[in-house]
Amino acid sequence: MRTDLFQGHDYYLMDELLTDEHKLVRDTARAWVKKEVSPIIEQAWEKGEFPRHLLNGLAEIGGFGPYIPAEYGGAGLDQISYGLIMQELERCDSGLRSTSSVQSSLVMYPIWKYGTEEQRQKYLPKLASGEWVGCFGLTEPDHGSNPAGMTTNFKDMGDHYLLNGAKMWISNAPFAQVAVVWAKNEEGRIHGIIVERGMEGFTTPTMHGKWSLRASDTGELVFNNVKVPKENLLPGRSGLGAPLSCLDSARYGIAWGAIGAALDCYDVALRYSKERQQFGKPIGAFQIQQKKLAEMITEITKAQLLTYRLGQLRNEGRATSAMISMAKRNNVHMAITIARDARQMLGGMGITNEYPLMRHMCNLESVITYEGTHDIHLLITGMDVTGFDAFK
Ligand code: TGC
Ligand code: FAD
Repeated sequence: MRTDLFQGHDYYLMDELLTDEHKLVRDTARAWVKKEVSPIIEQAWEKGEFPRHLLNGLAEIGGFGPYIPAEYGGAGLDQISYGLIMQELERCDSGLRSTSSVQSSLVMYPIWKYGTEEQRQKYLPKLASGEWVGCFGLTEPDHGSNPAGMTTNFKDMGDHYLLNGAKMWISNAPFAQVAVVWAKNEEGRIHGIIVERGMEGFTTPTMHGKWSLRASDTGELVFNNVKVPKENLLPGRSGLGAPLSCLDSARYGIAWGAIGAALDCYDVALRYSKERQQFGKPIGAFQIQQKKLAEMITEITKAQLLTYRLGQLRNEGRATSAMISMAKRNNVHMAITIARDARQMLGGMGITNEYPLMRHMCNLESVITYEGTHDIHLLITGMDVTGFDAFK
C-alpha cells in the first residue's frame, strides 16, 4: 500500500484569499481522506464498488449537503467551502467526489429548493447524516445530452401517480434509498418526483463493465407501473430548468473536484521527477520533463483562480450557468491532460496501481462525459457569446 504523501500546491498564494473556516474545512477533509480513504481506494476501484463504510465519515466532514442549512442537517457552509470539500475528495478519487456531489447537489438541493417543508423534514436530515443515500435520474437510454426528449412519464390516477419508463447511467442507484426522478406529466411538462426503494415496480439493476469511476456504483432505474404518492412530487419548479439548475450546482463542484485530481497527478509526477534517476541525474533535470511540470502548475494555477472567482460569484448569487459550464469544461480537460502527461512521466511505473495516475485518468473520462459532455459545454459557451443555439 502506497503512503499518501500529498501536499497542496499553491503557486499564486491562493490560501491568503481563504478564511480560517475555509482552511479548516479543507484541512479536515484532507486529513480524513488521507486516513480513511487513501489506504483502501485502489482496492475499492479494482473491486468496482463504492466503499459504503465511508458514508458516516463523508457526512462528518460535511460531504453531504455542505451548503444546505443546518436546520435540515446540512453543514451551512458557503460555496467556496463546498468547492474545497469537492477538491479534497476528488484529489483522492472522482468516484468519491461523485457520491458526495450527487447526494448534495442532485438530491438534497432539489428537495431543499423545490420540495415542501414536509419533504425537507422527511428526507434532508437522513441524507445529510449518510443514513440514506440518494440518486438523480435524468439520463435515459435514448436521451443523454438531450434530456428534453425524455420519455419517462407519470399519469394522475386521482389518489396517486403512475410512473413508467427507465433511466440509465445513474450514480449511486444500486444502493440508494431515494431517487429524485425527472419525468413528464400527461401534458409533457417535466417534474421532479421522489421515488423510494421498496415501491412496487421500481428496480435498480447495477451496470457492470466500466473502466472508469469504478469506486462509484452506477445503475439503471426502471419504473414499471410504480404507484407514487402524490405528496412525493416536488412542487416548487417544473420544466427542464429545474433539473438543469441542480446540474449548475453539481457542475460547479466538479470544477473544484477536477483541480483536486490534477493536483494529485502533479504532486506524484513532481516527486517522482526528483527521485527517479536516468542517465546519471534525476529526470526532473531534463528540459522536456520540466516543460511538462511547468505547464501542469501553470494550468492548475489558472484553474484555481478561475474557480475561486466563480465561487465568489456563486456566494453573491451572480454566477451564470454559462460561467459554470466554462469552468467545468476547462478544469476537467486540464485535469485529464495533466493525468495523461503525469502518467507518461512515470514511465512503466505510471501504468501500475502503485500510483494513482491511471485511476485518475480513467475516472476523468467519466467526468469529461457526465454532467454535460465537453462538447455540450463548448456549445453552451458558444450560445452564450453569440446568441445562437447550435444544439439542434
Ligand atoms: P433549453 O431550451 O436551452 O433550456 C430549457 C429550459 O431550461 C433553462 N435552462 C436552465 N435553467 C437552469 N440552469 C441551467 N443550467 C439551464 N440551462 C437552461 C432554459 O432557460 C429553459 O427555460 P424555460 O423556462 O425557457 O423553459 O434546453 P435544451 O433542450 O436546448 O438543452 C440545453 C442543453 C443541451 C444545454 C441541456 O440539455 C444540457 O445541459 N444537456 C446536458 C445534459 C446533462 O448534463 N446531463 C447530466 C445528467 S446528470 C449527471 O450526469 C450526473 S453525474 C453525477 C456524478 O456522478 O457526479
Ligand atoms: P450522447 O448524448 O449520446 O453523446 C454522444 C456524443 O455526441 C458525445 O460526444 C456528445 O458530446 C456528442 N453530442 C451530443 N449532442 C451533440 C450536439 N448537439 N452537438 C454536438 N455533439 C453532440 N446521468 C444522470 O442522470 N444521473 C447520474 O447520476 C449520472 N451518472 C453518471 C455516471 C457515469 C459514470 C456516467 C458515464 C454517466 C452518468 N450520467 C448520469 C449520464 C451522463 O450525464 C451522460 O452520459 C451524458 O450526459 C452524455 O450522454 P450520453 O452518454 O447519452 O451521450
